[in-house]
Amino acid sequence: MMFEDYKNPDPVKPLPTIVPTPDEYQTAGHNGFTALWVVFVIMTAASAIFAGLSWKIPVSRRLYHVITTLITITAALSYFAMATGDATSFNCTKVKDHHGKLPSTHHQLCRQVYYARYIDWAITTPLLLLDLCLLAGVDGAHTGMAIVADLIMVLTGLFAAFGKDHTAQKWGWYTIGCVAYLFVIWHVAIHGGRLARARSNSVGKLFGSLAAFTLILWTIYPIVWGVADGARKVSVDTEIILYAILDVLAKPVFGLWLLLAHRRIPETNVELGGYWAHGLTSEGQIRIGDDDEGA
Ligand code: RET
Repeated sequence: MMFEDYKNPDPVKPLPTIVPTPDEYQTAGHNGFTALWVVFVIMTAASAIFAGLSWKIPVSRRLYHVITTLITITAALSYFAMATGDATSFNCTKVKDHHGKLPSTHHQLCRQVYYARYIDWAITTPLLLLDLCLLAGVDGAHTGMAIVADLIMVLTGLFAAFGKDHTAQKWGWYTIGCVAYLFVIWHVAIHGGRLARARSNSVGKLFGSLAAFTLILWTIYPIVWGVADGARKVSVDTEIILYAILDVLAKPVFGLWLLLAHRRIPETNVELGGYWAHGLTSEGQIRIGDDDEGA
């Protein structure tokens, strides 16, 4: 026996150690923040241009301008919030790590969720639908139902974004959102398209192209959601950039197209008189004593 063995007569082999995987955070980086600031500037400039375009239009015919400007103002506010790191939270999920024959460990995978988007969409998507419904001449009942379906779509999307992974919750909410979206398509694109064509050839054509543009763009949103917040397959930066491109097309480009085209087609005018256009003038005022007439 060697001297060393006397010192340690029963050597114990060191136990294999498991180094647990550290928690993972998927957050926005430099490119994401740059994209958010760029879109903030675009939305602000678009709001100024749309407001400027409305100055030459009589107040009674400004409804499209007012709606479209509100859409880009809301988006500018939402992008300002996101670019300054506001209106964001984390959705964490437990990930199992296998170590062969050794016991498994867990780590947290947390993804940044910009809930500002959902607040923005809850305000702007109903307004975008209102623009399209007014153009097609859709009645109040169908417009209202389309807006309710749209709000269900956005809210269920928010619940899905904070839903628990690997449970029925997250993808359940998402599926409900997709069904609600089908109702929106039915009310606006199909029903609206029929009404627009009945109004006139030029209204039918303009509505057809705007609705097709909207339908393609809007359908990409749930796909981006599916690979981003849903399956967490793409980075937060890629998600920000994809939504940024879609948002610029769906709001400022859509808005400019609508406002310029509607000017050339008089039958698309929405003429609003009364309080909207004249305030409480002598026509609109309640005359004291009216109630006493004939008494
Ligand atoms: C969610 C997830 C749930 C299922 C569906 C969705 C659709 C979202 C859409 C958003 C459109 C946003 C627009 C913003 C304008 O700038 C909520 C992602 C169907 C269609 C047009």
